[in-house]
Amino acid sequence: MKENLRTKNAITWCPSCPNNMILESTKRALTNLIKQGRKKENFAIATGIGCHGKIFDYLNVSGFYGLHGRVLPTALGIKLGNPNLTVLGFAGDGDTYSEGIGHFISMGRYNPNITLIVHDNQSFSLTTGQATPTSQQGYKTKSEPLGEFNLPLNPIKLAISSGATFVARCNARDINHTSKIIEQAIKHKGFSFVEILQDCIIFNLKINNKDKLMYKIPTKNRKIKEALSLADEWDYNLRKGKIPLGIFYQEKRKTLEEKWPQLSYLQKKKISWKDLKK
Ligand SMILES: Cc1ncc(C[n+]2csc(CCOP(=O)(O)OP(=O)(O)O)c2C)c(N)n1
Ligand code: SF4
Repeated sequence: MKENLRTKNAITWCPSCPNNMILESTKRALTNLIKQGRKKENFAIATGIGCHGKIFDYLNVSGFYGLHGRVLPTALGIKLGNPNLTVLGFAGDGDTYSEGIGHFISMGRYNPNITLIVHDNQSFSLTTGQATPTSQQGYKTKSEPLGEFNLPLNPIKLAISSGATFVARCNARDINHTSKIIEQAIKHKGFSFVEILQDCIIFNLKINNKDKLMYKIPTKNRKIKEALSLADEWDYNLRKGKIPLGIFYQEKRKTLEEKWPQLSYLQKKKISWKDLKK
């Protein structure tokens, strides 16, 4: 079954880039969901531009190779076009937390039933390693020769406070855990956000190999305050604090499709806009 998700395209990520592991985790999650009854043709993906975006070429699923910073509007467009599709967005940290930040914040309010997977390598890697909003303070690059001045953004805190209804973090290298979290995120009804910590083996090397600081949190219902305080345990700076992994927060709330009568109608009838015209 997993073979069906493979394409014939040659993989051009650097050898041993953890993007390969994110691809494997995604394949495992989708394979499980297909075994549980979802149809492969009902998955659709949207990607940004960056090293992460190449996942589009290696995953045999329909979709749209979008623009840098515009993964979420693309994914949302696909969902509005056919609310019966299972829509996933793959984005970079530069992509999501810099140019795409407005879309990221709005998604919690809209709560569409889509999943965003962020490959967070704390670097704009495809464009040779400039600092992104999650890079550590002091990170020196060709465009920040004196080191990044600003404090990093904490995407987990931002997602929880902007209303995302499923917020999780994983380690790209832990394929078993990551694939299970991706599967749960896809099953969640509403906007689900999975932040995957991913080393880049070419740029921002100082933040690599954080595995020893990572630990898994139990899956349980948490109040927002408790989830935020867990998120605060690591500030995305260098080697400070323990790094919690797992589902920080999950909440049931009406989805965009449930709030929008035309979309609920299409979902109830299991049809698309095209069928409606007939
Ligand atoms: C609209 C637009 N803005 C900027 C760029 C330039 N650009 C392409 S890839 C990229 C960096 C990608 O970084 P990130 O999203 O973190 O992904 P990574 O390469 O690290 O996986 C940038 C800035 C672009 N192609 N299009
Ligand atoms: S530059 Fe970094 S993120 Fe891009 S493929 Fe190479 S290791 Fe992976």
